[in-house]
Amino acid sequence: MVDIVKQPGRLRRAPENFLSEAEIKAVGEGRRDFLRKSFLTAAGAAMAVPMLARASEGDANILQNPEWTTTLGQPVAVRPYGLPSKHESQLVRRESPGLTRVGAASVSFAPLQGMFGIITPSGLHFERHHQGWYDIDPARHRLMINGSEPAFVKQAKVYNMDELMRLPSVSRIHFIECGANTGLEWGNVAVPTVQYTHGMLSCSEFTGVPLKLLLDDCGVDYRKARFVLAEGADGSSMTRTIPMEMVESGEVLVAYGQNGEMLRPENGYPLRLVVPGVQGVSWVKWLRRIEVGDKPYATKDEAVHYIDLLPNGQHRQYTSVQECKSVITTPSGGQALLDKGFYNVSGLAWSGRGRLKQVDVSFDGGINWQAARIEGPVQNKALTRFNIGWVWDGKPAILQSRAIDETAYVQPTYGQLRLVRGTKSIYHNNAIQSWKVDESGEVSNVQVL
Ligand SMILES: Nc1nc2c(c(=O)[nH]1)N[C@H]1C(S)=C(S)[C@@H](COP(=O)(O)O)O[C@H]1N2
Ligand SMILES: [Mo]
Repeated sequence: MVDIVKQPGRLRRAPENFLSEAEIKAVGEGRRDFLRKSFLTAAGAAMAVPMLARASEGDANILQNPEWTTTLGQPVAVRPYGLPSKHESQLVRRESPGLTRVGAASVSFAPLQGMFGIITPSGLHFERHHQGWYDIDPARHRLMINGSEPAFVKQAKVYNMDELMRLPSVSRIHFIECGANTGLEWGNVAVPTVQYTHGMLSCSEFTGVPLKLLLDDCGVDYRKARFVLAEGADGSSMTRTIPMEMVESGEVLVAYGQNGEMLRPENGYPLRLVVPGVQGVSWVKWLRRIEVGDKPYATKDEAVHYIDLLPNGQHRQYTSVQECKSVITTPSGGQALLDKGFYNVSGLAWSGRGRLKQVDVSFDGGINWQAARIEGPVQNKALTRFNIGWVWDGKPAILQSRAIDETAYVQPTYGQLRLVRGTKSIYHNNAIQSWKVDESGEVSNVQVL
């Protein structure tokens, strides 16, 4: 194995200048607790010997009855709406003080390092608000559908929530990723944890009405109206253009359901647009209006924001589809391996162009690759969980994952991405993420070109 850690020029250390010292410490402590717990239960074979040894030394947790075996438990419905265990209180959305915060416009990141499978619990779904969130009264919420010219629709209509919820519904699992996810890594401002590098990512089962059904209901002239403008009810005047082909595919939903219940207020209650595969900004929350038109609208959120600055100084607009990407979530930056031996390396992969085909994992910074186990069923434009067993020999290692989607697109290295995109972008960074494990087992964020 080539020792990539010693190869000059291929490795850069994260400056970790993104959080305050105190915060890095707090986050780190929580995560280490998490790791200890999960590896004790999950790492079966490797942990069996030390556990037996402890029992024979008189482990009080085995020899004495804990209070929960000898007393009455809590009755039902003490908490009419269930909550996580108090022992999991570290696993929360976190805001980064390093990101611009203007009033209520901010981001909270999902704690990917502690999540399993592919569904994001609704209370841990990341949040991105340009002007804060509202808990809108559904009885007063309306959705209007109109044309930029009267001839584009037979009849403009306004729907209330009751009317929308009577229509035929579908339920589908999709990921949502903010276009700015992993944005700080462009400038090699590597941030310490996967929560902050990749946590503007979530995946839910959404329930709602295909937008096509509503447009049909209004009698849209699809030969003339080739674009849709979606508008939110919040003060940010959030508006995005969506090409009509996406709507005609039947994938775009006007959704009210998320993971089996109504949307959470932070995520657009009572109505949001679901635009599978497309960056989060087009998933307009508190959706109040859909206009059909014959050209892209060039609104502020697509002409000025959410554009990609290229090395030649030109701006690229309407780069909406989130390209194929993956990240190892455990172990990841800020966590620590406790001992040599077996670890289940686990992560997430996704593509805005459809289904995942393969995920490869490297333990030596991208020199050798092995196919990871993909946990099926692999779904269209949804997160996919991958796992692979690894025996850590106690030496420095660099863990990477590389996803390939059904179009045969391969997730790029930082070197490949920078060649095309430069370093001045904010949005659409889908490069291969590297986590370095040092001799002490500490895991940190590094970039391999
Ligand atoms: N009305 C409205 N819709 C919005 C936003 C907003 O600020 N207002 N933020 C957008 C952005 S930039 C993203 S990334 C996603 C975030 O969705 P979430 O908060 O449910 O994670 O919502 C999008 N829809
Ligand atoms: Mo976003």
